[in-house]
Amino acid sequence: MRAAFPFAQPDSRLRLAKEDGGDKDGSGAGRSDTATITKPKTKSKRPSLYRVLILNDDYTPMEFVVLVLQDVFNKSREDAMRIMLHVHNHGVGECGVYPFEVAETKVTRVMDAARKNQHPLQCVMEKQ
Ligand code: TYC
Repeated sequence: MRAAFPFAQPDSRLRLAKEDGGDKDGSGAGRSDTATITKPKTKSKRPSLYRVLILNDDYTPMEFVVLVLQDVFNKSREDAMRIMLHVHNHGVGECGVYPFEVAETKVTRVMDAARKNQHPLQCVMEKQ
């Protein structure tokens, strides 16, 4: 069974650094009872980020793209319009940058909405 205090376990990710405290008077009440929690053994990593992009096509209505950008990517009407026009004119544009699972969910939401409305709109993600 696992103890309630994982810090005290030998396999803990945290080391306990016992102080080499003296027991000069032999009472056993020296500093050796204290412990210091030092840094974790494993280095914490920042999550990698992914750019979510939408692609231009000839058929998806501009208004649909604007609504998707507002709804899925929380863009203002003005930003959504700007991004949509950029994609319309340049072929591809960035909707946002997110950790993997957030990016994946947004791509799925866009693709599901496009399919449901029978538009060929494409949305992809790429590692930044
Ligand atoms: N090119 C489309 C049209 O003229 C509009 C459009 C913009 C479609 C952006 C997709 O990602 C897109 N109706």
